Amino acid sequence: MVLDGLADKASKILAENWLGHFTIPSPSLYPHQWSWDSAFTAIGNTHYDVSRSIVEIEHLFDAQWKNGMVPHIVFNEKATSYFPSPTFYDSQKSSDAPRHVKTSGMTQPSVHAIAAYHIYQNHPDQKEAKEFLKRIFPKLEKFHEYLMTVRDPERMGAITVMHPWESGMDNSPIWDEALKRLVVSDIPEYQRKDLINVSDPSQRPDHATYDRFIFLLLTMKKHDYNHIDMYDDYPFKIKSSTSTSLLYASNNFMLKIADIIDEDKTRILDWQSRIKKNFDKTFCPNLPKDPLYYDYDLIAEEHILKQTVGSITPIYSGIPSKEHADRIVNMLGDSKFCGTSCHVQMVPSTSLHEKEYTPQLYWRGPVWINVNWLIWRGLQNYGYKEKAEQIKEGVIELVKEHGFYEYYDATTGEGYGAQNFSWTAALLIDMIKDLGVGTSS
Ligand code: 9WN
Repeated sequence: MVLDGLADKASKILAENWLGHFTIPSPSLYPHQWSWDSAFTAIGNTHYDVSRSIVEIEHLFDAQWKNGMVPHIVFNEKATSYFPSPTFYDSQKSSDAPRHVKTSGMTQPSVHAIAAYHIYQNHPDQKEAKEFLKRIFPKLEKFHEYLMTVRDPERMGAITVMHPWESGMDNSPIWDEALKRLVVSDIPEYQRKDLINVSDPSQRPDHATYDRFIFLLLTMKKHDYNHIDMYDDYPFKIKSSTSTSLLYASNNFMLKIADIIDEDKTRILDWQSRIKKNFDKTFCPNLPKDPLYYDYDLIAEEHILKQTVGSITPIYSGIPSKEHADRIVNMLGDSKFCGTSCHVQMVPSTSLHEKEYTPQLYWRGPVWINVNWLIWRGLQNYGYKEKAEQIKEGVIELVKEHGFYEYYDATTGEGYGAQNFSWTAALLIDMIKDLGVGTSS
């Protein structure tokens, strides 16, 4: 069958990007292990080589910090084609950083419990799968505890991202105002490598934005990556609806895992009630008029009213009521979310009606496969079969017609950014196989 052939092609890309202990997101642009990429890739690999998924997740958690943080990059010492380098980060200034491996000094969304559960479900040997769950459960719990404490000292049940890179949606217009407000100083000269490793550099973040990314990194470094000590005076603190709802979804998978391996659920249940109780209050300021979710800027003390894919992703978590989900799904029919006006009916990274919308620019318009995979599963969970199917068909069409790209122009389908991109391949496989593992509630 054509689709099986496409899935096989995807699995070859995953095999090519596999370095023995982890999968690089792409050969050209991203030569290290990235945190949320690894989880998405592990999900796809469960259909072809589940042992690789286990090694991938365990390699990432082997670099977990003593305080529980899972770093967003685990460096491949042999690779020199990415900036910022391990030396630039110098994250071992923190006594929490591991000594046997170099990592970045920040984190990314917690989607690894989702991958762990997929590994269990798709594993042919349940005994081996349970052994893996027993090894990984305490590490996952420690990571989630880190997020619920260090990244939520206000106890709002909402995760603070302290750098756009921590959101995984780095160049989204969500961050624009908060980045503009930064008083940037003392940045040494640095050489970006992303611009030479991508076919069209104009699709990457501009220099002013990159300076701000580097300034925030250096601010963390100045404080030895001690996010507790720096928190009060830190200049960029955003409560993220996507990171928070993904933690909630992951916690739901943790509850399922706890049942399988007979672990205590008390703490997880407590986190869940804190997140759920506050979620709409924190992220949905214009209910009942507007059902979309918006991040909250702790420093400006206001919501960031940009309509992006982050306004929709919480549908994966199961937090919205059915009535609330109905209203979100109705909005997906609108042209601003590619309801009718685009090449494929998938959710673009930024609404077509926002002034920042740019069809080719990194997180500012193009369609990304990972967030659409989350929305696809979320739609399935609520029973919106037809809309879910449109997204799946969109992903298949994009890959079939244009290749395995990092992101795609929503209006033409053209692929941009890195080629042979791992999570595009992995999540396409999962959508084609569609074993229905993604139900988080
Ligand atoms: C910075 C690896 C990562 C993804 C992110 C994506 C991009 C890095 C970059 O690539 O971010 O972490 O250099 O642009 O935005 O989601 O994890 O694929």
